[in-house]
Amino acid sequence: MTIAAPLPSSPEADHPALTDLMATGYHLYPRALDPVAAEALLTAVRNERSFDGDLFLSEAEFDADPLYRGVNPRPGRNLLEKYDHMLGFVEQDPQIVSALAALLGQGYSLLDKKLVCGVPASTIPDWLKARILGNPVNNLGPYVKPQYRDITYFFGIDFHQDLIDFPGRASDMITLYVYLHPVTASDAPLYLLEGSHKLGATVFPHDLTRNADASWRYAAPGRPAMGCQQVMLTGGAGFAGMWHGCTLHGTQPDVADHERISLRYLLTRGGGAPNGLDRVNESIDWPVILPATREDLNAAGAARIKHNAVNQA
Ligand SMILES: O=C(O)CCC(=O)C(=O)O
Repeated sequence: MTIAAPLPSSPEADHPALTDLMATGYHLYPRALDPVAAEALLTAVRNERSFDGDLFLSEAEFDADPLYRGVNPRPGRNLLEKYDHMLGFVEQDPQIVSALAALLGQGYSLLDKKLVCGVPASTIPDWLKARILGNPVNNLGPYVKPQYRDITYFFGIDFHQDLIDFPGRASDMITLYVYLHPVTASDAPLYLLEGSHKLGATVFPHDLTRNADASWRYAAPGRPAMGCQQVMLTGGAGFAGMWHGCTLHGTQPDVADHERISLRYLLTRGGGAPNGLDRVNESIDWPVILPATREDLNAAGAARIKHNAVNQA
């Protein structure tokens, strides 16, 4: 699917999205996207869905048929499809359009777009909390009733690269993330590790040690360890940021008494000429592709380790 939007005639080599991505692995938009449109979408979603304990299977229902894969939104089971007509404030915003064109070239295309919910602790059943505590990836899809798997629900996710979902594929994608309401430190904000993309593609869970000053030592086999500053993304409705497929980022469990709802786009190049992302990748000294991206799951797809770094952020 190609996003239909007016594109600038030629990507600018010195576009801030490109220079930021190269230097830090992420770009934050200086101007919020239309907050009224963000609010309207949020209201529509909240009218549609109650983000309460009814989202979840009972322990007995889950144990009768544990299913860890295929529990995310997909075409035909994606609540955001219903609100496609309300997404112009993102997809036609001139600063988004020009950044994506500079990074991905004309006719960039969509790999995925969905609603992401940070579920507050108060909503999660006790039996489930006890099971998932300390897991690196708390995507709650396996525990959510099938009819509600049209949104991705998180109770935090450790620092990871979005390349994690693409073994064998070079990092040719950009994640665009938009807050639909104000997000403070207690609303499960995104944490990014600045410059972490420079170590290229590395296997999850990552070798991270927090320093006293909120920076991190990031290591990977055969590569010199680097220091990365952590950046917490708080902002108002319409706050938007994008990052490279190798940029480490994560969220802590939502400690507010309400859910955090965001938009997450994954976009890739539109074929043809080399583009800004190619230049970013060329500036990275290490491969941006891995045959296997993670070591945290067993054969069924369930967590086989207890490990979490982002909760120390
Ligand atoms: O929204 C969240 O809590 C985590 C989102 C994230 O890191 C991702 O989807 O890659």
